[in-house]
Amino acid sequence: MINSTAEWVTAYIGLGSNLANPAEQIKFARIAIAQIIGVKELAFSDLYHSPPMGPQDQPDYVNAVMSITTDLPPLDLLRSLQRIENDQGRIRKDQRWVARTLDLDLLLYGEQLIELPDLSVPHPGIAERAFVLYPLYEIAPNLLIPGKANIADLLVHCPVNGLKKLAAER
Ligand code: ROI
Repeated sequence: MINSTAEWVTAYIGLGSNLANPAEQIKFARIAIAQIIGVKELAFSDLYHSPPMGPQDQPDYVNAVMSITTDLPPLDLLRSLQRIENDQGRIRKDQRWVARTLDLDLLLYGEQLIELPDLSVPHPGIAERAFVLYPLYEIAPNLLIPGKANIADLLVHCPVNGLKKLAAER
């Protein structure tokens, strides 16, 4: 159905990859996200290199954060992101926190607090993850994270944890 009254909302997506040429996975995902109908890119952070959080027996990650404006409802946006993950060869394992070709997390959707079986927004790990907070701060230094705090306050309490910008990798 065409819903011409839908509002455009600013949303933030966290991108991560640690398999099959991670930097290329992230760049390709950026293009795929911008091509979703009802999505427009607003900003894209630098690419960051980060040691794995969780099990250490997996390769380092490349991470980035993207802001978009969208008229898709949150679950439709989530499904579109999952389709991109699957198209880029992600194999879903029963185990949590294992290596992946592409992970797209819906971090924030406007000011909304969402608690559904498939979707928690803001993303529950947002405040503790350097690989999310630092790129997010880069593109949205004044962001207020609903239910939590402003990004600058979260950042000062979040150790860098080995996160580094990838040199000239955009
Ligand atoms: N660790 C890092 N550094 N970056 C990620 O994107 C990432 N994603 C994950 C887990 C396994 C929690 N660790 C991560 O899903």
